Amino acid sequence: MKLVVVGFGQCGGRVADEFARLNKKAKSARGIEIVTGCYAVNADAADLSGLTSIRKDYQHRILIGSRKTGGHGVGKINELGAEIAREDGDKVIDAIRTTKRFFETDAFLFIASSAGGTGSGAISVVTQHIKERYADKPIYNLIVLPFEHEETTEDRTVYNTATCLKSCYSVADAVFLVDNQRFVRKDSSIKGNISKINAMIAEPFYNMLCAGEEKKAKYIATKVLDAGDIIQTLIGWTIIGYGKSEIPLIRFRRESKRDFRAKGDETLKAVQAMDEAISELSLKCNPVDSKRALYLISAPGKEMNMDMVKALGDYMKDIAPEALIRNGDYPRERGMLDVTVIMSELSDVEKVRNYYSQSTQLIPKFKKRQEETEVKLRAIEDASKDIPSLLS
Ligand SMILES: Nc1nc2c(ncn2[C@@H]2O[C@H](COP(=O)(O)OP(=O)(O)OP(=O)(O)O)[C@@H](O)[C@H]2O)c(=O)[nH]1
Ligand SMILES: [Mg+2]
Repeated sequence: MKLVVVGFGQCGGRVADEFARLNKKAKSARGIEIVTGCYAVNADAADLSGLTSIRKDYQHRILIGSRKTGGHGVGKINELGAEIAREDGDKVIDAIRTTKRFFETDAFLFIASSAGGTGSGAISVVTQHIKERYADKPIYNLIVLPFEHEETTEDRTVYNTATCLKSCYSVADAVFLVDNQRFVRKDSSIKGNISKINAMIAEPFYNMLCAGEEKKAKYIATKVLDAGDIIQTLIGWTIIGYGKSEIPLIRFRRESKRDFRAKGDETLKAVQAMDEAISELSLKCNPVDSKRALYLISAPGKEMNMDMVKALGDYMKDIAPEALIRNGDYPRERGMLDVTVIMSELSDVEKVRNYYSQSTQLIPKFKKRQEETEVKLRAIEDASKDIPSLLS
């Protein structure tokens, strides 16, 4: 599957940069292309220059709203992010139109954090523009949710997240939810290591995008997971997970793959990798709420067998009984077996529901704060009314 990837704001730009890196890796290691064009959009010029893999020209690193923000961002006000995206959205569309093999692109993936200003405000606005122009290609949003400490220290974080999620859900074909906090719990050594988190956000997409693009016979699966399967799976609230198990490169003779124990081991490894993928989903959710799901197993061709695929299918059916499940195998990895899982068309996501109800409670609080400020300002102005001014 081939994507046009666009990152909005600081977080979106950096995660998009990871996709550009994955595409380079796919080209050099596998001779295939998974990203036809990769762009970063920001109101902050410094953020744009910090990227590494996205091409450096102004048509790939797109500065918006410089008239209003002077190139310094919108400082967490996502209404302003949305406004500059409405004014400068054409810049993004013009850039996307120059994508070299645009006609081969299967879908768009737009990425942003929900808590900031620029990305959170701009992503849904540009998604809507694209949707109107390219009705034949699906468009997906990937939204990075804030760390817990950001939610507790700043009300705006929660409010921005709620308005961003509501807007994205109403225009995008599917919304991938990724919780920053999940990565902190996963591995405490990466706490504060944002670039490691970004790599972990993009990693699950690598094999999933490559699988359908393989041309060499020996890497083509028994059951290929192609763009059609992925597009059919992705609808509404969506969560992705990834897990892996190492496989020794050299086997002892005694452990030849014909050995029943070795075969059992392989299946066990696959189940372990799926266990990890499910327990490390990008956001805590209840798989029972999923109406469409997908899994892909990638391993060295010799290590893959039908029992394994069946065991994973049974596992998925157990945890997501109402879901229509699609699957694929990808005989490509070396020394590793990995499983990518997607749970889509979720009918409920507790975390999203909480953002909405918290924000609804915040609105009167914001209003009250605003009114109090106005009263105070009026009072101080009144107090100054008998003071002469130096201005004419
Ligand atoms: N995973 C991840 N999260 C990030 C990254 N950069 C920022 N964030 C998170 O994104 C939120 C802040 O949004 P930014 O993307 O920095 O904001 P912006 O879109 O540039 O908007 P401005 O407010 O105008 O700067 C916070 O929740 C951060 O924790 C990143 O590179 N990776
Ligand atoms: Mg910024």
